[in-house]
Amino acid sequence: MTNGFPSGFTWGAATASYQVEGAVSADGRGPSIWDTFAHTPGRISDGTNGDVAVEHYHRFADDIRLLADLGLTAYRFSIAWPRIMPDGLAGSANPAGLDFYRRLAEACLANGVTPYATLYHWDLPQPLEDAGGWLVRDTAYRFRDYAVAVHDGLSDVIKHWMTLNEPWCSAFLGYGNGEHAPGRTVGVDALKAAHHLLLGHGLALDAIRTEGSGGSAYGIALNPAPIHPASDSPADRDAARRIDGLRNRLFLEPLLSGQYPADVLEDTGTTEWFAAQEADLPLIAAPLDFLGVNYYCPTTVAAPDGPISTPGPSTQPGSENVVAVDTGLPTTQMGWPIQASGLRDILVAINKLAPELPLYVTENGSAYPDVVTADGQVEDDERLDYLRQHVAVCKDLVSEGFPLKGYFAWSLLDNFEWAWGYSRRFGIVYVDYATQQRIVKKSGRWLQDFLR
Ligand code: IFM
Repeated sequence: MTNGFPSGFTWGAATASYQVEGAVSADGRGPSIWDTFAHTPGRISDGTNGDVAVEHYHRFADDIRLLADLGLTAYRFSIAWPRIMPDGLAGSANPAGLDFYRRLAEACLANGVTPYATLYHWDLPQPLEDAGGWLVRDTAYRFRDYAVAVHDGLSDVIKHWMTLNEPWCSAFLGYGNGEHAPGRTVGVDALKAAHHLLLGHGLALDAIRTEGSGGSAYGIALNPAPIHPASDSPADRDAARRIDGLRNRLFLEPLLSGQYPADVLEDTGTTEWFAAQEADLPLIAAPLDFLGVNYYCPTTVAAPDGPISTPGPSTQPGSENVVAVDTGLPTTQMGWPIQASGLRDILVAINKLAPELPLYVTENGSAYPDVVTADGQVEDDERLDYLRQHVAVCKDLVSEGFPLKGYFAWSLLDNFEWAWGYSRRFGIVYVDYATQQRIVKKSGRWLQDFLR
């Protein structure tokens, strides 16, 4: 036991390809939807993009040494599909792309760090979006082919795999309210995209697991959140049911129970469409070795009296009248309320659905406007506090015998925070974007001391 955690507990930090790598034209990488989106005026609040990011493509060896110096023994990164299949099509696996991730995984292993790879953290090859993106079934099959190419190329050095990261974001921010690439805005399309993402997950898992991969573990990372009604009124309780349905049950139930929540399909008028996809469910519900949970905050919702607002671009198709309510909790720079007990709530809720399933916190972290002091330090006490509170929740759960197997801080490094550009820092390591200098923040030092 170390600090109340069993010695086998995994401690890591996470990043994602487009957020950190830069080098967008290196070694045959093709364009992704995020290149297109970020270069479209008005899409990113500070007008930036991931062209350079934090140069992780060239600096990964130093970054992994830094991660190991912090006492972390796992690195969760994502593989950029457009580096492996620049045009998104099978038969075109790019050896230089595979070679980059081989070098990265080998650098992890050389530093005593276990690589945890996510196959899709939102950077769809642009040619696949041009062919319909996640709104067409074919993309799920292309994802399977890509997953097989990566797994064939790297399964000797990578033993922990996640298919998708936060399919809710890909579907509802990418196709629902357009805040993320590809920036499409037809509410119910988000549900269709969600299904094709889950189908891609199922196809990929089926293909890579049957390829002789003894000793490897396969999962998916979701971003479920506790959804609370603002009051006990029937309207608010119904609002919470609806949002919980879109955010949580639409993903957890097909994956863990092999069915879609009927009420969500009814609310969104998609019952008939989903009935036609029913044959995909056994594939989607194939057993997982673990589930990754990315947790940041809970949400409290209400359904105010009065007319339903006109449905526009929305992350909550069929429930556009539902509003998020400020409950007075302190918030991070993202405006996200801080409530560490929400991490317990969501993990316990998932555990009820799948009592035997090992769980990992695959992301957890907070954004604050860090500053470098005159003596070159970053005193991020608020982030440290956030980290300490959430780690304490994990400790309690583990001490109760809960099947929580690891914790990954989001993020190892400050990076490109999607539609917020570089204006939101989540790292436990500060990055000076002008010089690319890395400075371990006080929160990172705290983690290092804690793990020592
Ligand atoms: O930066 C993102 C990450 O890519 C996915 N999960 C949430 C993080 C913070 O918004």
